[in-house]
Amino acid sequence: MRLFSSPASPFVAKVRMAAQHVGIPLETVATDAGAEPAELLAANPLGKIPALILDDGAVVFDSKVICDLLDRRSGHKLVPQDEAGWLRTKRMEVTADGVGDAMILTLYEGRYRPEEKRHQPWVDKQMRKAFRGLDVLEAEIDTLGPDLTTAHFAVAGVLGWLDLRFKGQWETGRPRLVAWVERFADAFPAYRELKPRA
Ligand SMILES: N[C@@H](CCC(=O)N[C@@H](CS)C(=O)NCC(=O)O)C(=O)O
Repeated sequence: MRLFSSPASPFVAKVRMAAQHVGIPLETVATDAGAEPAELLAANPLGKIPALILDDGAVVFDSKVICDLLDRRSGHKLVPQDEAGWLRTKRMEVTADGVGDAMILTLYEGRYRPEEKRHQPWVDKQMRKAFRGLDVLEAEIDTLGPDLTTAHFAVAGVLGWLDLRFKGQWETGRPRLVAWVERFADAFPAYRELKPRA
């Protein structure tokens, strides 16, 4: 299966870690989503990565849906099936993804808008969303158990990306998240290779 990828993307990192954890090989296709390459747009009309081309040519996109497919194909090794575990996992996964979504928009404001058209209150609003999400992750992170789930990979992906893009701007007041990601790298050594990087 082929995964449209970029090494810096937190969502790609999440998918690659989940696939590696359950032993499903993915071939990465280096993709600059910002350049809107035709092959990506043909696969994902939203023009976003990650997008996965299955062996029969079908396409799956959005990291949550790709991870759900990996979960199905692995006999549910990535998402607990009891309702309480499912809810906890999905809530943390979607919170981590939402932190990434909000903070990426603030980067795009700087990347794609001319300086005179940037709107700081809107950037501040996205940052407030992201920081509220991080505060929830800080409060709940220690409820994640040792069995690795999509929530672990989503949190590790976004924290690795924050380390890359927002270093020094999110750690204060969030010691559990800082400690958790260090422990995660020991529990899942492939993190060092698969985490977001420039
Ligand atoms: N909710 C999506 C977010 C994916 C996303 O925002 N990917 C970024 C790269 S990290 C992207 O493709 N951006 C290009 C764009 O928004 O046009 C997911 O979980 O896969």
